[in-house]
Amino acid sequence: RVRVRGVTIHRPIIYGNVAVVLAPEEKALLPPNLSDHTHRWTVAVRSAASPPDSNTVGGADDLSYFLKRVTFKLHETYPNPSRSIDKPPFEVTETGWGEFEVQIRLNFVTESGEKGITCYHHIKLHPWTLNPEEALNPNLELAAKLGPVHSWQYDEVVFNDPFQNFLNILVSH
Ligand code: SLL
Repeated sequence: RVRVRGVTIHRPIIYGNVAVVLAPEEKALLPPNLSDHTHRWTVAVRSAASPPDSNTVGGADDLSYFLKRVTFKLHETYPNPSRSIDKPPFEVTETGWGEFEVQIRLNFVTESGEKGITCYHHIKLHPWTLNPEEALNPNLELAAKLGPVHSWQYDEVVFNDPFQNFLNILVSH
């Protein structure tokens, strides 16, 4: 196991969420204990190398050649809040009523010899607005008309002095 000294290699990622207001017919299908839920959201880690014709946020390319597992730690109001995803898509979809901060733990493939990194994302449900009234009092009817709310962050995973075999894996993708 030899490290290649002086080499730094970056992999662009995005992480974040999209949220939509639940339609009345979807709300009606929720079990009674979840009847206070207002939104459906997806939190995800994706490649930032997006194909130009993509309608989704982030690339379709598979990050599993360097990502072994992504663990999303949800708010403790969720059952089994620690959700580990071992294959793409690295995402969790849930319904809920409130915004909160999710801890996102990235674990790399064994060949990397790396410990993993943690990032944080605030699950955004309500539309971006500069109107303080609206910010305090989200209007679900208006939000439903405005469409999906997106909140994404760009980042780069940086590997310094990678092991030779891991470097081979990275560059062959
Ligand atoms: C707030 N600090 O008070 C935040 C907490 C919690 C979000 C938001 C539902 C979980 C369940 C849910 O949306 N939790 O299924 O009970 O706004």
